[in-house]
Amino acid sequence: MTSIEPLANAILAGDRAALARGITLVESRRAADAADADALLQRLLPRTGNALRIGVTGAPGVGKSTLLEALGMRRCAAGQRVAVLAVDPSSAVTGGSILGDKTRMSELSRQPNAFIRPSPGGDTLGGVAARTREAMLLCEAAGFDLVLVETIGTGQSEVAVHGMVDFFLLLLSPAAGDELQGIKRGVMELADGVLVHKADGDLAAAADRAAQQCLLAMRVLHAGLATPPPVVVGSSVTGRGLDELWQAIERTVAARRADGSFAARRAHQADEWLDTAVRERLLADWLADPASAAALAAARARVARGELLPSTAARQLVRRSAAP
Ligand SMILES: Nc1nc2c(ncn2[C@@H]2O[C@H](COP(=O)(O)OP(=O)(O)OP(=O)(O)O)[C@@H](O)[C@H]2O)c(=O)[nH]1
Ligand SMILES: [Mg+2]
Repeated sequence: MTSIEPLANAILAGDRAALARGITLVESRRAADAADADALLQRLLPRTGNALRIGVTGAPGVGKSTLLEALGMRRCAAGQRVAVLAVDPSSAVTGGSILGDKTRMSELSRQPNAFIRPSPGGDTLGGVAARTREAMLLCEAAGFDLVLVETIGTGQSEVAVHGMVDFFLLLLSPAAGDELQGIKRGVMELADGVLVHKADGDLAAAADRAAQQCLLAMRVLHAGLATPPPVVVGSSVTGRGLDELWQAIERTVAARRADGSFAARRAHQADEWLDTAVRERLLADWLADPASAAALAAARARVARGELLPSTAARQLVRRSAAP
């Protein structure tokens, strides 16, 4: 084990190359790196938690990357340091190559105050999300004020990203009138705000109509809230609505800091992360034991032949390994 102290100090000094190396270390799945990664995170922990964490989700092609770049440029111009990360549960299949192209964000990546990191290939969504959380903490230790997370793919990654950010933004296309039916109700419920995007050129009028419908839907879904989540109309091409969007995010966050729900949400997220991490560690350790793996293979064959129910098999397998 090498000393992580020089790396930790370079990250704390805001060195982006060191930050990239640190993220590579925590993403590493080599057993030999695990202790260093833990030591690095533990060392940096006191300096984490100070960024505003924003997640962006939406259908493929709705303009998430373009928005993050436009928003990132604006925040850099306002003097903030901006990091962009991506959660890509499908990257185990694509090897992350598609993501590499799409998240290049060439303009933002040239900013001295910006840091852009696509997500690694991962075997489980929980694993990918855990590494994104850790990457986020490293960015915070490196002094980034704003961490933007792009959700890649649909379904599970939305829940995973919602579970790690302070503000979860849903992007809708101007065709959202039709699209609203297709958007899973669950995603609308998770959203802390909506941007009806690409409201430029011929699409502007449709975007305004979609926003009206969306506002109604959000009022119904969030009937319990004093103020329903903001719905903003905007374009990353013309810049329309982007200041309004930022103000809406800041207003929401300020209100939550004031009423304590900001801190409560982070505490809840840490709690869920712990539960997930314990489950995954138990499973990984169990599967790493050759006797367990052999017993599982045997049970799998019996389940396939219809001799044993999966639930019964699971009870027997776990009891077997728990026996003295
Ligand atoms: N008219 C218009 N086009 C936009 C806007 N924002 C993005 N686009 C275009 O929409 C296309 C998709 O943009 P991306 O930013 O890659 O979309 P994405 O949601 O990140 O896509 P995935 O990562 O594949 O899910 C690109 O051709 C963009 O140029 C906008 O505000 N207005
Ligand atoms: Mg994208």
